Parts: sequence; structure tokens; C-alpha cells
Amino acid sequence: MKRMLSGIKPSGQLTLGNYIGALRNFVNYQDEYEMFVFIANLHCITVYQDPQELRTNLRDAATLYLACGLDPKKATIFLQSDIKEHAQLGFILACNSYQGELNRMTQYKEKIAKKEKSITVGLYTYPVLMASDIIIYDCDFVPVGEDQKQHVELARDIAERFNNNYGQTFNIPQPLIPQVGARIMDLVDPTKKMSKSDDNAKGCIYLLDDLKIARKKIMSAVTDNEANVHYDKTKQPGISNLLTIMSSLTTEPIASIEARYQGIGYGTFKKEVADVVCVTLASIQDRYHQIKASDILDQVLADGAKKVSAIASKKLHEVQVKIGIEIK
Ligand code: AQP
Repeated sequence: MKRMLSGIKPSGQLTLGNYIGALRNFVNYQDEYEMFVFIANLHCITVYQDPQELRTNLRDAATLYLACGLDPKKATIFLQSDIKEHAQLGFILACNSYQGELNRMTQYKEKIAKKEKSITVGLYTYPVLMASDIIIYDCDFVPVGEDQKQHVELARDIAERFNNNYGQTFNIPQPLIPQVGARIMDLVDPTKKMSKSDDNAKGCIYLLDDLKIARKKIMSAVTDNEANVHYDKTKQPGISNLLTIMSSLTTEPIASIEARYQGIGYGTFKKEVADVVCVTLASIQDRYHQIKASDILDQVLADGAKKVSAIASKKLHEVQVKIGIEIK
């Protein structure tokens, strides 16, 4: 069975973007692949997080993994910081990476372009930690949204460089990008990605949003004056985003939704999108409350950590021997 790994950074409440671009795909993959899914709590702290809120977000994220359909009998679920080898290999990989590579990472470049002042060193170097997260397990595939493809490419470059310098050590992973829903956009500004840490919560549907609030956000989503339900990301980014959301959640092709809405107003279209979103949220939220009440989460995370730590420590040992820092 090929191995697949992915993670989500709960730097806020998980969003519909996380569900469509990542989580629901993990659920589909868990029958076909040996699936490792982690909660990227170290990646969260590249930007300041209130400790209490962070703890809540981490537990909610792990509970949502299960609520969205990840089955701990099939998928291995763990907390990134429970596996100390990620950070240790991360430092070794940092010594095999170049400043120029990190300067080219989009998230860092965007923060520089916006002249943000307090960019932490962690935010600059976290793509190397992400490379470590991936290659420590010799993953074959990494399912990611479009925005994360660059990170998997960096992981590939670092793994190839290490293999060339020290002999075959790491498998070279491949990114897997979903065909529809790889980038769900903000509802208020559909030219930017829906992001959980965005200041304006109106643009973002959270998986734990009250259904009335979620509906209101969709009904108020920014559209255009074309009066035509048509997919055109440049001219009609808002409507295109709503089409993507609807198509992703129903599997109805975008062209078929467009055809059904010929000559019908945006209000009716938005109402149907809101219905579809609310059905999805309601079923996730039902399971979320059941799992929360059942208290199984700590055991799931402990079992997951036990399984992957054996693999991670073996790989780290192999690396340390190869680079010559072990003296035994
Ligand atoms: N809007 C999105 N559309 C499609 N896929 C998305 N993903 C995130 N947002 C969208 C995918 O979810 C996986 C986990 O991503 P993440 O939450 O760890 O990191 P992120 O992409 O940086 O998410 P945010 O919400 O934008 O975080 P903040 O606000 O903290 O920077 C990835 O596969 C990602 O592509």
C-alpha cells in the first residue's frame, strides 16, 4: 500500500476550505492508502497564538478530523509535537537547504511585500520543518490544496539533495492536488483564499459555525452585476467560488449547475448553495458533538503517536548515522 501524509495547521477554527480542499479528500484516500494525518501544532506557532485558544483549536481540529469521517482504524492521526523527531530532522534538513529557497516561498514573500514587521524566524524556516514532516515517513503522496504545492516541491528538492549527498535515504514524495475545490475563496473578497486566521470572519465559513450564521454569510457573499450564474474566475470570482463550493459538495459538474441556473437570479442560486453547505455542516457538527461526548480523542492521538514514532525514530537514526553525528 502506498503511504500518504497530510496535516492541517489549526491556527484558528477549521474552515469549509480545509474541508473541501483537504479533509474530505483524506477521508476518500483512507481506504486506498496507508494514511497518516497530523495536527500541525508547531506550524501554528509561527504566528503568535493565544495559548488557551490554541489548545481549544487543536482539540477541535482533531475532533473534526474524526467528525469529517477519518476512521482511526484506517488512518493514523497524531499531534506533530508528540513526535520530537520532526523538529530534530527539521534542523538537519535546514543545514541542507538554502536561504534562496526559503526566500522564494510565497507566504514569506507575501509578508515581506506587505512590509509586515514581526515575521518570526519560525515563519521563515517552517517550510523546512514541513519537508521533515513529509520525508521522515518516506511518503509517496501528499494531498494538498493548490497553495501548498510549493511546499511539497521544496520537500522533494531537499530529499533529492540529501540522497545525492549521503546516498539513498528518502523517498521522493509527490503532491496530489484535487481537480475541483483546490482553492476555496473568501466570500467577502473572492480574489483571496478563504483563510481561518483572516480578520473578517464574514468571508469565511467555519465548520463549527452556527448554521444560521453560515447561511447568512453565503447569502451576503460578494457577487457581480452580470446576472448570470457562470464560471469565470476573472470576471465573476464570487459566483465562480460559489459554483466551486456547490460542485465540490454535491459532485454535480459546474457546467450542469450553470445550465440549471440559466435565467435564474443570484438570490435563488445562493439559497441553494447555502442549503448544500448547511446540510454538510449539520452532519459534521452532529458527529463532532458525539465524538466530543465520547472522550475517545486522547486514545486516538496516543495510538497514532505510538505507531508513527517507531518509523520516525528509525529514519532519524539512519540520517544521523549517514551524516556522521552519531558516535556509536
Ligand atoms: N481556502 C482553501 N481552499 C482549499 N484548500 C484549502 N486549504 C486551506 N485553505 C484552503 C488546504 O487545507 C490544508 C491544510 O491547510 P492549513 O490550514 O494547514 O494551512 P493554510 O492553507 O495556510 O490555511 P489557512 O486557513 O490559510 O491558514 P492561516 O490563515 O493560518 O494562514 C492544505 O492542504 C491547504 O491547501
